[in-house]
Amino acid sequence: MAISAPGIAFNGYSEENPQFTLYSHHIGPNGWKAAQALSELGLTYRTIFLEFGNDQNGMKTSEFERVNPNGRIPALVDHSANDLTIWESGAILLYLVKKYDTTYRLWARTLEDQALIETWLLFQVSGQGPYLGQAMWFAHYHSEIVPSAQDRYVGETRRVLRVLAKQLGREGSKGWLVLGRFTVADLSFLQWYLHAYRIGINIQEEYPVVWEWLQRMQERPAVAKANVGSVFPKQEFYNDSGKE
Ligand SMILES: N[C@@H](CCC(=O)N[C@@H](CS)C(=O)NCC(=O)O)C(=O)O
Repeated sequence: MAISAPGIAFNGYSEENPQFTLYSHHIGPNGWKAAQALSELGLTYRTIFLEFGNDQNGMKTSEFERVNPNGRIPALVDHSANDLTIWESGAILLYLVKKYDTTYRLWARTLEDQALIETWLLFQVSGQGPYLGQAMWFAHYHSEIVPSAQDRYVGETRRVLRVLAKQLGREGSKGWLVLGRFTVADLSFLQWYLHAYRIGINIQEEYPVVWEWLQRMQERPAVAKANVGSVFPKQEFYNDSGKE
């Protein structure tokens, strides 16, 4: 069945012959961000799930590094644009909304409103993602326990959460980061926070305004559809051996 979002002309692509190829990982939050944006915009895609490391299906292979020289997911190939390949999740989200969100479902018409969206989107890719990613690394994957590093990154994750809680709770926000409505900036934060339990943060209890925001996003049909297949590891005892 061909998918066509409002305002997007049918372009000959279908679920069977999708317009995009997304390289992703079953757990890694950054790939799911791209899937959610594609789904919200009604764009068709197939997902190739890679593994961490340099095994046959890994991200650190010369084959995949021809797609993304940084050897990480996500990477997105647009088959309708001569297989244009974009990597870095923020660049992917911006490419999708600038080119395909012609009715401004996640994006905005004016340059000023776009700048507000970009402000929070860049805060996600430079602040929330890296801090949470490092907190996760030191909690579960690092070869030794380094409490000062764990404290630093969990502390920074909490600081970012406080900034967001204040922004979401301000008068007139309607529960969204900017423009009083859901945009791609909100969406960009969702998936990393769904993994916050893995670093010992209970968003529901500690940052309820953030929790409600996450719930509203997860309940969106396009987001729920995109997230089918995403994996959430069981809660490990935080800070035990430093390894899973
Ligand atoms: N800044 C990049 C970060 C990408 C990233 O770190 N992706 C993780 C998965 S969420 C990954 O591929 N990790 C594998 C590795 O570090 O080798 C983005 O936003 O796309």
